Amino acid sequence: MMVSKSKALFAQAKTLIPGGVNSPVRAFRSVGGEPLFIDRGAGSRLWDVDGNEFIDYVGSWGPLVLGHAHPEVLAALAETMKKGLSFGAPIEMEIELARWINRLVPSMEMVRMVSSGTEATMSAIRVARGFTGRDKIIKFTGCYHGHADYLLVKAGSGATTLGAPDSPGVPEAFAALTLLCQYNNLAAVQEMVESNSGEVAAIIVEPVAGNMGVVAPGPGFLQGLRELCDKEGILLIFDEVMTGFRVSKGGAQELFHVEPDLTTLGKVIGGGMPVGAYGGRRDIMSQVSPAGNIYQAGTLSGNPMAMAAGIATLKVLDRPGFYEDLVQKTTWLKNEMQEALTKKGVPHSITSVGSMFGFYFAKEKVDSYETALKCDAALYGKYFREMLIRGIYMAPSAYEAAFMSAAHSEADLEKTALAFKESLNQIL
Ligand code: HOZ
Repeated sequence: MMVSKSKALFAQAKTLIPGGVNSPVRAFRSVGGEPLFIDRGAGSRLWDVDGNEFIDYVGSWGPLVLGHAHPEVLAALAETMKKGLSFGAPIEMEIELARWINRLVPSMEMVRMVSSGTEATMSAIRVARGFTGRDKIIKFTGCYHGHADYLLVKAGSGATTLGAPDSPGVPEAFAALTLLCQYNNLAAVQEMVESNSGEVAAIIVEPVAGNMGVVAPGPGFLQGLRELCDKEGILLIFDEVMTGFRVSKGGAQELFHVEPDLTTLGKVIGGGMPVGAYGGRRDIMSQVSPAGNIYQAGTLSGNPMAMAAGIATLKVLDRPGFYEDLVQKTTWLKNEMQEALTKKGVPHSITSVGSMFGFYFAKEKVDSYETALKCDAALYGKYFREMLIRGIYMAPSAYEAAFMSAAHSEADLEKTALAFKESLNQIL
C-alpha cells in the first residue's frame, strides 16, 4: 500500500501539532505504523490522500450511523449554511432537535445542547453535584467520559490505548472525588456507596462500555445501579455519547429498559458535526442556568450547522426497518468473525450490541476493564495492519469499538469477513 503523501503530511503535522494529531488514538501508536491522512468519505468508504480505498468501521468514532456524506445530511447543511454559521442566539432548530431527542429518548424531558461529549458529561456531573449538594461521583474503571479532570481517572479510550489511564495535570484533590468501581460488579458499587453514605452525587456509566473495547452490561447490572441510586438519593447518569441512537433508536436505556436521571449524548446526534447534549428529569434540568443557578454556557451551543446535521440524521434513522437492518448486518459480521476465530482455535471474547461490535484476543471472557487489560493488544496491532492492507479500516486500538453504518452493503460485509479470515491466517 502506497502511503507516501500521508507520511509526508504526518511529518509536517508533527512539527506543529502534538504527536501530529488532534486526538491521541488516531496516531496509530498502539498498532504500529503511521496514521493515514483522509481525503474524503462516501457511504461506507474512505479514501486517503494517496488514493487508497477502505471500508470504514470507525465511522468518525461512532457518529456516522448513516455512513459518510449522506445526501440528506449534506442537503440540510447546504441549505443551513446559506443563512449563516453561528449567531450565539436562539434558533428554531434547537427546539426541533430537542423535540426529536425527547421523543426518541423520553427520559430526557429537558435538554441542553453543547458542543462535544466531554462538555456534555462534565456539565451533567456539575448538575448532579449542584442538585444533590454532594461532591463525590462513582465511575467505572475503563469507562471513558471525555477528558475533564475528575473523569480522567482509570479512563478507557486513548488514555488506556497509550498506557496512561491517569493523566498528569489532574490534581489529586480532584481525582479524590472520583470513586472507582469495576464494571459489571454491582457488589463493589454497593460497598462503595455504603462506605461513602450521603456523599455520592452521581454514578456515571457507559451503559454499554465502548472505550475499553465493547463490553456489554451483565444481566441486572444497570437495573441494580438504578435501584441503588433510588435507595441512596444518587443520580444515575447514562453516558450515551457512544450508545445513543447507536445500540437502538432510544439508546441503551431503551434496549435494557432502565431509565437514568440524566443522559449525555454526542456523536450520532450531530451527524458528524461537533455536538453534544445532556438532559433528563425536568426537576433536575430546571436547576440549570438561567432557569436555575447551576451555571453552564457555550458560544457555539445549538450551532445551526450542528442542529441541521443532527435533525437530518435523526429523521433518516427514524424510518421503519432502519435498526433491524443495522443490527442484522452487525450480527452477521460478528458471527462470521466468531466462526473464523473459533475455527482457527484462537482464544477470544467477542460482543456486539446494536451496531457496535468488537473482539479481544483474550483467554477469558472480557466483562470489565480488568479483564480487558489481559487481552493481547500487540496481536490486535498485527491484525489491524493486515486488515488495513486488505482495505478494511478498523479502530487503531484494541480498546475501541467498531461501528456498522446503514451504508455498509452486503458486498462490504463479505469482503470484510474474507479479509478477517485472511488476516487471521497471516498473524497466527
Ligand atoms: N476518544 C474518541 C474515541 N473513543 C476519539 C478518538 C479520536 O478521534 O482520535
